[in-house]
Amino acid sequence: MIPTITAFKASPDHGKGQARDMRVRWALEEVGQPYDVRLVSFSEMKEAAHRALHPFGQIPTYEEGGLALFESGAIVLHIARNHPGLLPQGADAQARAVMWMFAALNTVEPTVVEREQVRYTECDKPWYEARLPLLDERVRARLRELSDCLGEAEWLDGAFSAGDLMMVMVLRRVGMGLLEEFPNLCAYVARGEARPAFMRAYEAQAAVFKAASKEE
Ligand code: GTB
Repeated sequence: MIPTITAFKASPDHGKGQARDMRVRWALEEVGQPYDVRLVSFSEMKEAAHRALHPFGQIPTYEEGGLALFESGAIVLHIARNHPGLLPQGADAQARAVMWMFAALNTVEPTVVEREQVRYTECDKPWYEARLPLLDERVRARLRELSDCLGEAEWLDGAFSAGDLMMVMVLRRVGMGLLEEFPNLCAYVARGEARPAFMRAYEAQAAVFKAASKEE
């Protein structure tokens, strides 16, 4: 059964692969699972038909037979559990890979997203300038801890896993030159981006943006 995922009709990131469908595409490419994509506009995401799949009116979603999922972490985990290639052998190693997925989504990503969003949501507020260094430091602290943990290892825990996929995707979103303060994390992201499955996923989502730009 070929799953169908949803993605932005016109991604606000202009095809840079920052939207969360990219994680799902990458996971599907890693395991060699073909997939269909249904593109949705911002207004379509808020309509009842899409909300039946995603109560928060967002992308990505994942449909496969009678199964409908939302949340990129849950979708990637589902893919990893059902195909070889994204989780290691052995219950303990699998649990650690899942732990790294949660670390990416729960411990690192919130600091990154808050730092990014403050530029749009609070730039006109009197506290904005004073808050920026605090938010930078929160991101930096997490990156420092992750950098210390990764050291010179290739991946977070042995072979590449869904934990690395999620962490690389979160780190790709770090802006303001903060990632560049940690050369081993930059090299880690570059290793992820060099994987053929990443490149296929990236090209697929970039092609959507290119096609949408031509239509305008
Ligand atoms: N926790 C959910 C998950 O992981 O699946 C979060 C899903 C989510 O935030 N989806 C966003 C969305 O649908 C798209 S990815 N937003 C529309 C809405 O809420 O109305 C977030 C995103 C958007 C744009 C960029 N960008 O332009 O760089 C990056 C990431």
